Amino acid sequence: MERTYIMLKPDALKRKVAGEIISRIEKKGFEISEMKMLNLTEDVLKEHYAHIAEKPFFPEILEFMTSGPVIGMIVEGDGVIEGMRRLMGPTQWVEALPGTIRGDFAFSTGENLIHGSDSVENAEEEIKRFFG
Ligand code: IDP
Ligand code: MG
Repeated sequence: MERTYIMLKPDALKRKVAGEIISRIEKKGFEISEMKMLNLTEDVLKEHYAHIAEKPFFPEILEFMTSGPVIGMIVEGDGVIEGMRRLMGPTQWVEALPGTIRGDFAFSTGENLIHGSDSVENAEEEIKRFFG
């Protein structure tokens, strides 16, 4: 069964929409097989976000992602990687259509509520990073 790493970012918890987002994942029919709340360190974020580490906005992302706890999950199902990316909506918040998580709740590209792995390879790496 395909699996992906999903993470509800600190804004999802601060804005009290974590339950709503979890509910959407459940209603879609995907299986949440592991879930935990955790506080991220800058070191783990530099690994997780290595692909954006040189971007000018990266310091803001570090500050944001360490501003409060996150909820990490392993989510399973057929086509779950692509399926979760579609439920989430695209990275740029203005492009995220209503009906998607980012389209319904995000008004910032940096603070966009949810992370989801973008490939099988990255999913396995991220699951290992956050669940060991
Ligand atoms: P993704 O979360 O949709 O996979 P990535 O390109 O992997 O998007 O970027 C990781 C995170 O970096 C995004 O979720 C967002 O928080 C932040 N980010 C990406 N591009 C921008 C930008 O242009 N401005 C501000 N933050 C950005
Ligand atoms: Mg990404």
